Amino acid sequence: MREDLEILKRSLIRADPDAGVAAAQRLVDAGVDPKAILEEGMAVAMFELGEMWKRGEVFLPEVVASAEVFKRCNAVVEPVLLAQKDENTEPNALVVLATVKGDLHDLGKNMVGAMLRTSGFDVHDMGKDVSADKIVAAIQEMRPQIVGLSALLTTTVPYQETVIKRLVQEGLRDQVKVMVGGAPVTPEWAEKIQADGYANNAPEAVEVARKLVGLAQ
Ligand code: B12
Repeated sequence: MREDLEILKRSLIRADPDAGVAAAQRLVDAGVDPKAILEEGMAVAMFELGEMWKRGEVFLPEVVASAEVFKRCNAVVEPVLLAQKDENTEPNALVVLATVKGDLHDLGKNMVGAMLRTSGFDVHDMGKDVSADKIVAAIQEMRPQIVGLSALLTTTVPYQETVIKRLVQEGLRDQVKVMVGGAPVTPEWAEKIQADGYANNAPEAVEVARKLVGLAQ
């Protein structure tokens, strides 16, 4: 299993779709927990790729290609994750998810969405590059219990605060819990902007969401 996880990581970093998909399939067939494949394999590989990018060892086109391989591998792993849906702990709550305006990173947000669904949450995913106006309109229309805001760029993280301020202006702030995340987001930032929750990864996001709707972990 360890070997296939390493092959999967390497394939993501090298943007090799065939080797990546094959390794993901072998891991799934061997019964490895899809959450572990995603968090310990695929997410870690993308973080390592980001570090290589920072050091100038890979360039934008290679990262674009790796993101495509990530999506193809995810298409193998996510259905197995969703099939594990836990019907017994149904929180009966809706989460609206969005990557904030100006930001096109959505792989992590999608993982959060999949793990929330597996844990019985209903999820309305608004996609990426989503404005505060659209988020406000979605909250007014759908009345979710939680809104989750993802941001991956230091230039878009402040937009999480913009959204929270808009919710206050629109009189919606006490009707919805706000959860924030994304690689550059910190617990200190979440506290500063008075978000209700922060999580560093998708399984943690599920724990935080359960707490926010009043369920024990
Ligand atoms: C893949 C990638 C891309 C892909 C994105 C493809 C896609 N569909 O998402 C592409 C190639 C398009 C891209 C573009 C750019 N990118 Co980019 N990208 C990355 C990279 C390598 C990986 C991100 C990723 O997918 N990680 C894997 C996922 C699983 O992890 P994650 O997103 O962190 O999500 C986890 C947690 O954060 C958390 N989480 C995420 N969202 C949420 C939400 C909630 C509510 C909660 C609770 C939790 C949570 O749970 C997730 C699962 O564990 C990062 C490196 C890094 N360290 O993050 C750079 C990185 C984010 N990118 C960077 C940059 C600079 C850019 C560009 C500006 C490059 C350019 N010159 O064009 C553009 C910006 C485009 C835009 N407007 O958004 C920089 C940002 C630096 C900075 N200071 O802000 C980084 C850090 C790379 C680097 N080391 O320099 N990028």
